[in-house]
Amino acid sequence: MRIIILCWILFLFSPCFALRADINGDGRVNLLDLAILAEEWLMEDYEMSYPDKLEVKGSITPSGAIGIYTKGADIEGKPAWYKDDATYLISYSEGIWFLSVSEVGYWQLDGESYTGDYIAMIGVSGTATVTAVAVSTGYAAGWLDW
Ligand SMILES: [Ca+2]
Repeated sequence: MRIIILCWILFLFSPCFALRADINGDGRVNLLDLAILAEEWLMEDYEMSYPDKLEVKGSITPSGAIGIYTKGADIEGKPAWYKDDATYLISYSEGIWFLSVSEVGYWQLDGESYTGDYIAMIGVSGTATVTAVAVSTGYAAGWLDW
C-alpha cells in the first residue's frame, strides 16, 4: 500500500502523466486528486478483505450445506455468500455470522470472523467448518486498470 502511494506521488508530479492524474478534472494535479484516489483505495481495501468464495465442510445435516458458496449481494452492509440460489446462505447480523438453510434452520458463529466452526442451532446438526477458498489479488489488478 505504502509503495503504491509513493508511486502515485511520483506520477502526480511527473509532467507526462499530469492529465491522467487529474482525477477530479479541475485542470490541476494536486493533493485533492490524491485524496480522492486514497479514498477509493480504502474502499477497495474493505471489499477485498473478503474472499470471493467460501467452502463449508463437516459431518453436517442437511449435507446440502456442504460445498462452495459464492459472494453475492450484501446483507446489512456485510458481504454474504450464496449456494443453490440462496437455499444455503452465509450472512452476518448484529455480531453473529449465520450459515442458514432456507426454511430449515441455521448454524452460527459469534464474532467478526466469518471463517471457523459454526455451531448447530435450530433444525440442523453437526459442526460446519467454513474456510476461505480464494482471495482476490486486488492491488495488482486495480493498479493495471489505471
Ligand atoms: Ca485535480
